Amino acid sequence: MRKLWPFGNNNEKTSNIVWLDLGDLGDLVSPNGPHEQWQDHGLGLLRTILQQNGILTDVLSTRAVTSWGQLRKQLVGYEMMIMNVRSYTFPVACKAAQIFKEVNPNGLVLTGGMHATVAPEEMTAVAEFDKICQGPGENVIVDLVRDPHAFPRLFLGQGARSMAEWPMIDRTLWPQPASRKLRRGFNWPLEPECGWGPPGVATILTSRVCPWQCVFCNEASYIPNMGRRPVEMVIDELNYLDDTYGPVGSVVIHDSMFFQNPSWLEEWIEKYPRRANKVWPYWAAARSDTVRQWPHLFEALLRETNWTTISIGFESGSDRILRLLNKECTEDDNLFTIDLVNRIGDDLARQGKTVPKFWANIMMGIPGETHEDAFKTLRMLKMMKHVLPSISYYAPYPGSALGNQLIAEGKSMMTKENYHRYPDDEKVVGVDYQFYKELLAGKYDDEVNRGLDAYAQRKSGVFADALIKA
Ligand code: B12
Ligand code: SF4
Repeated sequence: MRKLWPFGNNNEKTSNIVWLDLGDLGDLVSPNGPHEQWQDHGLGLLRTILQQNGILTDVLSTRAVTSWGQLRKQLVGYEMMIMNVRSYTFPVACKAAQIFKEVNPNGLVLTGGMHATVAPEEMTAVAEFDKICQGPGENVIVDLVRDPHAFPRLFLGQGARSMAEWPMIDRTLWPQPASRKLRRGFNWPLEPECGWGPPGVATILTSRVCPWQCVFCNEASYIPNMGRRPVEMVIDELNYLDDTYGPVGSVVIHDSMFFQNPSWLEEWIEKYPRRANKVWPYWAAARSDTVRQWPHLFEALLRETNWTTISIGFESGSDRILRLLNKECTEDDNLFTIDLVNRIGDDLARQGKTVPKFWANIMMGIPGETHEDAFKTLRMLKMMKHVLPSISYYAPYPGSALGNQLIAEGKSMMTKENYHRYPDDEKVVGVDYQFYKELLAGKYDDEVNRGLDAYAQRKSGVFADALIKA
């Protein structure tokens, strides 16, 4: 429908409280890639709750400026600054807090977010962080902002029991793209296209918790269990976004694990095609073991709900490494899923319909990985007929079992000044990154092609462009 521009925020000071959105300088001016432009649901949710309780906040963003000097000017005069700190935004948060205190010596800095949960000792070491909330903040944020001095410096937040209790995010509270060029294709307060489906993109969360325990991630250990958002609420929110800011072109379901809770998924299959304004194509995540466990459910989702980009954490094509990662998926589970999606894709292509693609998450440079393990991973990737590969070097994040172990052994190269990484940054001591560079450049094609069928052999073995930040 019609587009009013601009909605909401425009950097005019309207409150004494500012929420600072975090990310690399310039990412909302001239971004490096589409994923840098995605909006923060934590910020959106908590600002919405504050607003509904009569507490207005301004929003500024480190992504919307291109120098610290610009941010410094914008921060002058605020009494309180709030930030959602993740490990990869920790360095930016530290610098911003320092500047905030320089220009507002009596101001207060309130922080929360994933890094506070997994690395409290790094957070408490930053003198500028006055309050640090670990865990979920939805049931504490209002009291905290009203009376911060009633809280100890480091404290445990409180979450909702179910995502049904979360209000719908007021997306006009998200920061705006900050250049004329970026505004053109952004579709704010929807989000820009990233190659997964047509614009405007609506990102949404239906679940927060993943019950598995992969040692490089392990979400269950730090995100408290909470009920999934009811199917009808999800669809109604998408319809509202379409009617109010649309047209919506495609949806990204940001859940860590969408393909869980079969009863929820069955209801989604039944209601999404009937109740949604349009059966928008969407991106969502699954695991290969559960695809093998519930293949009919998976196939119905692909065929009936327009699930066109299937994100799967394949990670490795080698059982040895999958076991080391506690992935609980096997080489056979991965191959089963690849074969199923290849076959469904061929069938849908024959019918002239959209062919679903994998967003295939792959890790390289896992400590202990041999050359043959890595060749097997690339063989697996070449078997996928329709695929957007997303390859990253394994990164030892705090909070994950393997990350904690490597940090304790002094083998992590991810210093706290450099959580923010570039795709080819070296992350673990002792990993032969030169080998992986050559592998992704196609130098070992002969070994990789060994045993593959003619179709897979013909596919390019050069994957250097698919290497992403991790
Ligand atoms: C969606 C998502 C993304 C999206 C969008 C990110 C964005 N702009 O928000 C994309 C795909 C871009 C992304 C990318 C990455 N992500 Co990500 N992502 C997520 C995911 C699945 C959901 C985030 C979310 O919206 N959660 C819901 C909101 C409501 O929760 P929240 O933001 O944490 O906020 C709550 C609390 O933290 C707290 N809170 C937050 N702020 C404050 C402030 C105060 C004052 C208080 C009191 C409370 C409080 O209250 C909120 C409500 O409960 C999470 C996993 C998860 N389930 O949370 C991973 C996660 C955040 N990502 C992670 C990682 C590692 C990455 C990548 C590095 C992955 C990669 N290999 O590329 C990249 C980095 C991107 C970059 N720019 O460099 C890690 C972070 C680990 C860490 N220690 O910080 C997580 C936890 C996944 C994991 N288990 O590994 N990601
Ligand atoms: S990697 Fe995926 S499956 Fe494993 S714990 Fe994390 S979100 Fe869950």
